Amino acid sequence: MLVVYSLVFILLFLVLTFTTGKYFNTTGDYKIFHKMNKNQAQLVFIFGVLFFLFVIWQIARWGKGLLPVAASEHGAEYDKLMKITMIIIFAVFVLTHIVLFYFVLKYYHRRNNKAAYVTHNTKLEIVWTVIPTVVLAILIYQGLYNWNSIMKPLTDKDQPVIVELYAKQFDWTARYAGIDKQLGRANFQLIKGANFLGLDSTDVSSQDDKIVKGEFHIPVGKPVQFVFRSQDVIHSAYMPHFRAQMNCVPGLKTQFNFVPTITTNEMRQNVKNAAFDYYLLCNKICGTAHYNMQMKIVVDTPEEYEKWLADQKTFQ
Ligand SMILES: [Cu+2]
Repeated sequence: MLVVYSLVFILLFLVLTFTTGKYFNTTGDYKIFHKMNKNQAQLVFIFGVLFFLFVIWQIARWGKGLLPVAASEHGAEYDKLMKITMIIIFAVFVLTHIVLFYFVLKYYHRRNNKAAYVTHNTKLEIVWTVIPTVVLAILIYQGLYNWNSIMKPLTDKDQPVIVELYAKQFDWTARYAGIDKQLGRANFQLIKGANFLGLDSTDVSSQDDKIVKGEFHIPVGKPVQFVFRSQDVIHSAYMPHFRAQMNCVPGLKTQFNFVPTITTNEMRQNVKNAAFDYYLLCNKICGTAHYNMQMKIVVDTPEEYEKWLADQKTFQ
């Protein structure tokens, strides 16, 4: 690939040297100058057409690589806003680029043609200020509305499943609150041997906490309250299928909650892939093995979830 790039680079360099030389030799000879201008304008226009074909090809080629339908309640809202934003961006992109390439062809320099000398146009200024302002205001309003509804804290009435996700270089550990629905205290100074989460054994509520590695399960249709901690550097808990991401910061607890809506089995049928799995990934470049910092997430029916949880060992 490097060889191909190098050859293309050398070729373009030679073309550039050759054409600039020709240009410098012919200043003064209007006919050749005019022909070059016209050629360049036509080439830019052809490039524009090819560019659009390339964009269409890319959408067709890579479009299927996008995430499947959101597997959380708030994910649907999130995707809707994303869709509206992308439609607006794409429409503006197509319009401005058609104009860009077409105008180069239409208005390339001709003898005796004079460019209009416009110093100021109030109407134009207003149009290109007001339209983006209104569009952005609508998007930002909708974005803030979504943000507030997504980040709304859960209350005890919601009876959330409480899961702590503990990040360290380079893996994840999940901790469930246990029967008392309370995560026990933890302190990094208590990290020793098997107690790699630094749980405080004198705190009663830590006794029944369940520590899980490899994969963790959550029940469909129930709110899940995630609490994030980190042992060493800043990590980021990224659960793309649920449209969720939150930084894990050493010395600080962060939170996020969502309601999963599609079980792993249902999603496997949705995407027609029996090997499909949800994943928790680290989305902050945190060191050499960052790329492999992941944990499988299994969305169960509430019955399956209870059964799985009962099989997990408590901290004690
Ligand atoms: Cu990380």
